Amino acid sequence: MDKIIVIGGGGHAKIIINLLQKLKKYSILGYVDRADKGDILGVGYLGNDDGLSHIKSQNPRCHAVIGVGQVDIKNNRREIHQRLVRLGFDLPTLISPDAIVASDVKLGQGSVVIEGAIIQPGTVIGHCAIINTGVCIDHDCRLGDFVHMAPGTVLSGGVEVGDDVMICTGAVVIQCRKICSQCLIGAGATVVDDLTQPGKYLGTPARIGLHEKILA
Ligand code: JB3
Repeated sequence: MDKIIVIGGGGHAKIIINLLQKLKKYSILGYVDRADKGDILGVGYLGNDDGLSHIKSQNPRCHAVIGVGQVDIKNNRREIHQRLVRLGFDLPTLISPDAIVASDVKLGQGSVVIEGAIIQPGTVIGHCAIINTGVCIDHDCRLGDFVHMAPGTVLSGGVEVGDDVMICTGAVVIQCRKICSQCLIGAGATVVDDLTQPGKYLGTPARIGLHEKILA
């Protein structure tokens, strides 16, 4: 069984470790974080990122998964991805056995699909996406890279989402709408228009947010 390490030791990492343990496809070597967060579902701490090259040299076929989540447009997931690719780690696509994903759905490397998510036929998703708990993505959607669909979010058919978009808990997007890169859709918002300007959108109908603090 190939080995895998988890980058990050917080709440999202716990979700990823749980998914990996269900998949039974990889042996989890441990997690890497800036500090020891103790045992996570029986998985131990391996040290910080400075030790990644040593881990790779000792385990040439070891894979990696980004276990650091995303709650805003600004986050360090891209940096982590570049670091891992530079070191030669492969980032597999991980789909929970308790998710429902149509057979023709395309997912980029490093993307993860968590329990209860449903992804319908014709949908294409870029790399390092988080399709979180209970998300519904309907037919023929197009999602870019580093998109986070937070728990309970819904995309109707034919929705297009650019890179680095954060769709916060419970937000919904009606059919065929386009959301440009670098948008954050606030928790519970309803997108009924095309969003062509990067920014934070709140409310129903979703409008550019005047205040900075958004509940993810
Ligand atoms: O809302 C849901 C369902 N999940 C949220 C998720 C998407 O984002 C969750 O509730 C949190 O809001 C967030 O999860 P995350 O990223 O696990 O948050 P936190 O508990 O703060 O843990 C992040 C961990 O990643 C911390 O322990 C950081 O030290 C670590 N970290 C951050 N940057 C890093 C790096 N670890 C490594 N190895 N390398 C990094 O560059």
